Order: sequence, then structure tokens, then C-alpha cells
Amino acid sequence: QQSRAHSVAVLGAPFSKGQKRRGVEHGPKVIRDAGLIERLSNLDYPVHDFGDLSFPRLEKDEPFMHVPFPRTVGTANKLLSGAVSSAVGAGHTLVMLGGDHSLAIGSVAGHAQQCPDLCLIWVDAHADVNTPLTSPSGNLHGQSVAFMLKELQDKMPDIPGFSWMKPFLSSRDLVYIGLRDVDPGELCILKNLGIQYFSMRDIDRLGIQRVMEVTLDHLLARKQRPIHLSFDIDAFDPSLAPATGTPVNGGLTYREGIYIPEEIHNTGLLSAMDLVEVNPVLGASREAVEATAALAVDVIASSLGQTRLGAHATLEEIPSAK
Ligand code: B3U
Ligand code: MN
Ligand code: MN
Repeated sequence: QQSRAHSVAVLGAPFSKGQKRRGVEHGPKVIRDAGLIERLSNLDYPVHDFGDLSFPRLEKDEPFMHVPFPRTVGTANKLLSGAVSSAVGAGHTLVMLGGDHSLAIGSVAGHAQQCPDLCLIWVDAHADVNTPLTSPSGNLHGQSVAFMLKELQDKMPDIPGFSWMKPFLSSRDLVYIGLRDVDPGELCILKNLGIQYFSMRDIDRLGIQRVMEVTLDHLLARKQRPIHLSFDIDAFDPSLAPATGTPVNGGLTYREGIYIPEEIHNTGLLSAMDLVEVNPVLGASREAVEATAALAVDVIASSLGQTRLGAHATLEEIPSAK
């Protein structure tokens, strides 16, 4: 396969208003501190670190029904979508570091501005497809996908802060992997729209190899198209990724969680990705935070071509003994 882009852009999005726990805005810093840029430089293309976005603080942002900070989240995502759109438009493969998962709204929307035929792989313990009316918490990080789906348009109220965007994604262009904490309204949406998903139980039954085969076949069989990977670190088992806001037992093993981005890289079609919900404040110790951040770096590096076998030297690089 051809590889789409020849350079990588890293963009931090220190934002946490899509949920109620503080700390996830420090995700970009701890992921960088775990050596992200250095690891990516060892791969074969130029890496541009675009730094962190700075999001406006709004004076007054009353809840919409029980949804907190709607204008703050909407405005942040509008800003992010513009930045992602420029980076992808400039030919970079975009890596967005969150921040909470509400940021996927702007990230995928900005990517879709440049690549209207993109498909989306959502790796998460949660489906994040609540509408404001089905959401038990009100939190927007549990509603990101609902903002994107065209088929949910008539179920979505007009939320202040989001008038800049229209739904752009068809339910057949989305696959979930890792689900194990899905709300009743969300399950109804998944089934009703016929969305392809693989729960942890499905991974137990089929194995991760088959899951990725069906995932990529579902999205790419009709035509080759750009992939957006939205990876929530809570897809991993909490023993591996403890520093996150809503850990759920029974998650991905290290090998499953690395195999997913490896297979996506092998398509040559990865165009943008998110790595979200690393929250250093919620780690029980420094070690717990560092382990979670190191895992995030492994996922990103694997998405961009790092292999478990290691880099491949050329024959000329092997020293001659004679
Ligand atoms: N489904 C619940 C819980 C949740 C979603 N995403 C996370 N937690 N991280 C909700 O609030 O919508
Ligand atoms: Mn999520
Ligand atoms: Mn999640």
C-alpha cells in the first residue's frame, strides 16, 4: 500500500470541559513527557510539533438541560476543527493529544472538511453516542459520536455552541472496538442504525486478528479511503491504563491494544488520529501515570509504523568483518 502522508503533525488539546473531573487537560504534557516526539522521530518521516492549542475561557456558559459547558465545548471544538483541517490540508498525518473525548467532535469534523469520504475507528470502553436526551451524565465526552452521525440528526436538539457544525458521518462508516460500558439508549442507537461494533466479548470470541480483518473489510472493501482513528485510553484494561477518568474492568490487553494500530498502519490509509482521556491527576502514583502515558506513546508510535520487531537496517549498515 502507498502511504498517504510523508510527515506527522502533533497537536495538543489541553481541554477537560467535556466531563467533570479535573486533570485530563494535562494529557498532552504527560504524553509528550513520556517521549512521544523522540519516539516518532525514530520512524521515517519529519515530525512537526504544533504545540498546544489555547482554548478561550467563556464568562458565562449556562448548562443546556443537564449538559454542562455546552458553549465552552462547542467553541473549543470549532477551534480544534480549524487547526486539524489546516494540518491535514497541508499534507500531514495529524495526531491530536487530548484532553477529553469531546475533542473528537472537532478533530473528526476538521479531518472530514479535507477528507469527506473518511471512515472512523473508535477504540473505547464506551460508545460515546449518547444524545443530550439519552445521556445519564450530561457529559459531552459521552456524546461525541452523536454530533457526527447524519442518521441521528432528528434526535439531536440545537445545543448552544455547536451551530458551526453539521453531522457529516454515515453510520456505516464507523466501527467500534473495545466496548464494555454502553448505556441503554446507546445500545438502542447502535442496533437501530446497524453500526458495526466489537465489544470485549466479541474480541474474546473472535480474537483481535479477526476483529481487525472484519473492521477493515467493513470500512475499506468498497473503496480505499482515509482512516480516522479515535483512541480512548480507557479501552485498555485499567491495570495497564489506570490514569483515566472512567476506567472499566476487562479491557484490552497490551497486545490487543497494539495490534489494532499496527493493522491500521499497515493499510497505509491512516490520515488522522486522537489519543484522549489520559488524566495524570487520577493516577494513584507517579508510576501509574507514567505507565498510562507510555502506553499512549506506544499506541501512537504503532499507528505510525513502529513495529514490535524493531527497525529494519539496510545491508550496507551491517558492519563488514573483512
Ligand atoms: N456513557 C456514560 C459514561 C462515559 C462515556 N464516556 C466516558 N464515560 N468516558 C456517559 O456519561 O455518557
Ligand atoms: Mn471515549
Ligand atoms: Mn471511554
